[in-house]
Amino acid sequence: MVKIFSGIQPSGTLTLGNYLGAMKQFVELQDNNECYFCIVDQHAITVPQDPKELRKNIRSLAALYIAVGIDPVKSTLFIQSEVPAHAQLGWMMQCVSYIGELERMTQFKDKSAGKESVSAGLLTYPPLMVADILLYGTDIVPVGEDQKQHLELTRDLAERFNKKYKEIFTIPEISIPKVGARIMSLQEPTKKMSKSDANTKAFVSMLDSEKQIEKKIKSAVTDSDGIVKYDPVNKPGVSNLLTIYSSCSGQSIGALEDQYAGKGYGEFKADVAAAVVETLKPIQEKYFDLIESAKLDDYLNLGAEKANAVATKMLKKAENAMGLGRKRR
Ligand code: ATP
Ligand code: LTN
Repeated sequence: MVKIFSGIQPSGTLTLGNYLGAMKQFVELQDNNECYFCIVDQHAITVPQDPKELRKNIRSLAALYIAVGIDPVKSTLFIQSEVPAHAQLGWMMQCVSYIGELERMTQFKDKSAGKESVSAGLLTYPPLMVADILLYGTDIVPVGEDQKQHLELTRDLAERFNKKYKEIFTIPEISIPKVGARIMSLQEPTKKMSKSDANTKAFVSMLDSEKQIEKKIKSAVTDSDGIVKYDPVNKPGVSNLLTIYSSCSGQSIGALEDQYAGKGYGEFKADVAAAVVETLKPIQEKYFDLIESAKLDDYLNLGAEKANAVATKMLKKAENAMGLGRKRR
């Protein structure tokens, strides 16, 4: 069976960008594949986190995974820090990577820009992500477009390790959705929508109320020419709303352009908001049922058990290949 792995950071409430770029694909892939979905809390601490908030966000992300349609019995849903092999192989992968290639990562450059102090973990974030993926013999990694560079590094490090030590790692492929791979900020549509944006008007959170969604979409930055047309270079705001609308409704961007020809942004924005509300409503209902339930812990315990069993085996293979410790079978 084809193996799928992806991770999301519990660094805040998930946005519509996380859903359309990543989670929606997870659900589609779940039926015919062996899937691993991870709450990457060790990645989240590469930037400062409040411990109480982090715990809350971990639980919230677990409930959201299930609310969007991940079946925690069929797929393996787990928390990264509950599977020690991630940090262990992550360290080994740090020793296989070069500082220069890590410094070239755009996510590192973006997140460290203008900061007075930057954790060493922010630089060594990618080798941990590499470990996440390689531990499960992953064939395909469904992610948003911003993760492309990290996936290229994953392939490079896997090949480097295989060549230098032993052919043990599968070289994974990236999977990016055709529409929705890069949802942009509603306030600065040339920047990606991010859950850690200080301006909450820039993103729709997956748990926003109908009113909040309407308000945010209504105040989304567009332009003054009044034409609903997909042109990301000259009309990034309108193009972003078209992408969101298309991805939520399943209608093509071309069909939407035709539908709104000669109509103003007012009607268009109201309809985009309605499509977003309709997409998120059933997810929110399930979420609120789950978040207080003890079942959530049972699912996460099961996930940790399943993930540990698989990951430990691969870790041992990697340690044997590198010559760490004593030989084990
Ligand atoms: P942060 O803002 O805290 O850095 P993030 O939302 O960028 O977080 P993750 O939560 O780890 O990062 O992302 C989870 C998944 O969502 C990844 O596959 C990522 O590519 C995808 N993703 C994140 N933002 C967007 C976006 N604006 N459009 C499409 N996909 C996105
Ligand atoms: N780097 C990703 C989150 C992430 C991930 C992974 C994604 C960590 N480990 C493994 C896919 C596979 C991000 O910042 N969005």
